[in-house]
Amino acid sequence: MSNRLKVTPNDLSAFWMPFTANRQFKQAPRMFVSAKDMHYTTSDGRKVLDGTAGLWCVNAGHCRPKITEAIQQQAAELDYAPAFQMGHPIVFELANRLVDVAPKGMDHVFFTNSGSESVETALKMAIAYHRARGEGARTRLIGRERGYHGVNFGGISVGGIVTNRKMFGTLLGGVDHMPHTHLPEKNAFSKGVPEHGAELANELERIVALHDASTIAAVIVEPVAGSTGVILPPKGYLQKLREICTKHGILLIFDEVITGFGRLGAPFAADYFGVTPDIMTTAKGVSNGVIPMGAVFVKKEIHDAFMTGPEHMIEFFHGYTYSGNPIACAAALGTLDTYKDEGLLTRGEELAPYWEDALHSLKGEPHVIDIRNIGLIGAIELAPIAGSPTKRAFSAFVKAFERGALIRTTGDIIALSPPLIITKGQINELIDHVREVLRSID
Ligand code: PXG
Ligand code: PLP
Repeated sequence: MSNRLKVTPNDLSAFWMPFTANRQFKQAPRMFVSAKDMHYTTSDGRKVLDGTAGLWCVNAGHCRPKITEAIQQQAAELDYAPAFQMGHPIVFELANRLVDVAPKGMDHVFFTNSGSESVETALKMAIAYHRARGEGARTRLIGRERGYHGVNFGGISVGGIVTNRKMFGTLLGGVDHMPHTHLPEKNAFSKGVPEHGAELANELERIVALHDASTIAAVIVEPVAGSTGVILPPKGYLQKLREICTKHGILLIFDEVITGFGRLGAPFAADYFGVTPDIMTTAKGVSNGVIPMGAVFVKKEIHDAFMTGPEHMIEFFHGYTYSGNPIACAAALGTLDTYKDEGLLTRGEELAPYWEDALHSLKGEPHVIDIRNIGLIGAIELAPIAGSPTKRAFSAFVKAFERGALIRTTGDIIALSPPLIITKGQINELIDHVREVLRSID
C-alpha cells in the first residue's frame, strides 16, 4: 500500500501552516480546491472572487491556458537541469525576455525561487559589488521601519515589522532603518501618492552622517510597501532617496516583489515613478505565482564589476539548486506571453481611476479611518477594537470569505490587489462585498 493511502483523509494536523493561526484555522478550515480566471472554488462548491491575486502574485488570473500548457510541455521535455556550470536554453531566453520588459539599464537577471531569496541575493550582491571594486568597508545595509523583505535573516534584519523580528534573536549586524512614511494625520484619504512626507527621505542623510557613506553598501525599500498595510511613497520621496544614494555612492535596491509585473499600471514601480534603482528584486508576478520563482535585476555596471579576475573562477559564490528551474522558466515565459497578449503590464493604468473611485466610495462606512490606493492596489484601514488589535479586520476577512470574496488583512488594514484581468463589474462586486462586510461587523 502506498504511503499516501495510509494518511487519514482531511487530517489537518501534520501540516504546520505558514503565517497562520494554526489552531483556529484547523477548527474551521477554509479550503480552495480549484480556480479559474478571477475566481476560486471552495471545498463546499462556492465561488469566491479573488480580490488579492492569491497573495499578490496571480497577476494574470488563475489557470491561464498559455501558462498551463507551457508547464505541461516543459515537464515532459526537460524536467530539471543542474543550475551550476550547466545551462538549458529557456533560462537564457527567459532572462532576455525579462530584460526586454525591465526598466532601461537593468540588463542582467539572477534567478531565485521566492521574494525572500531575491532579497538575500540582492543584499549579498550589493556588499560583494563594493568589495569587488575595492570598497570592502561598505557593508552596512539600510532598511526602513515597517518594511517587509521576506522572512530570511537578511530580509528580517533590514525589514521593519516587529512581529517578524522580535522572536528570532540576533539579526544581521550593521543595519540601520529609516522611518516609514505612513502619516495618517496628514495624508488620510489621499488618492494616489500622498502630498506630505517627502522630507522623510532626508533621514537617510542623517544616517549617512552618523555612519559615514564609506561604510554603507545599500539602501533597500519597497517603492510601495505592501505587506505592512499599503504605505505609499509621498510625492518626491523616491526621487530624493535616489539622489542621496547617488551622491554617496550607495546602491539603491527596490524591492518590487509586489509592485513588479504590472501591479501599479506600469511594468515596474521604477517605471511608474521614473526612478531607476541599481538592483531590483522580484518574484510573485514573474511566474504568475504558479511555479515558485524570483528574479533579481541588476544594472550592467554592477554585473560587470564581478566579471574580472581569471575566467575559470566563479565570479559570485551564490545560487540555488532551483535557480532558473526549467519548469519555472516555462511558467514565466507563459506568463510573459499572457501579459503581452492582453497588455496586462499596463492594463492597471486605464483601470486605476475606476478602482480609485470605487475604493473611496467606502469613505464614511463603519470603522473606516483611511483609504489608500495606487494602481490596482487598495487599502482600507479600520479603527481597531480597543484592546484587541487585528480582530476587527480578521472578522471582515472571514465574513468576506463567507460572502464570496477573498480579501487580505494585515493588522486592522484590509488590502486589496486583484488579478490585473479584473473587469469594472467585478471591481463593483468586490467593493460591494467589502461595504456589506463593514456594515455587518462589530
Ligand atoms: N519582499 C516583498 C516586498 C514582499 O512583499 C517578499 C519580499 C517575500 O517574498 P516570498 O516569495 O519569500 O514570500 C514579499 C512577500 C501579504 C503578503 O499578504 C505579502 C507577501 C507574502 C505573503 C503575504 O501582505 N510578500
Ligand atoms: N513583453 C510583455 C510581457 C509585454 O506585456 C509587452 C507589452 O505589454 C511587451 C513585451 C511589449 O510588446 P510589444 O512589442 O508587442 O508592444
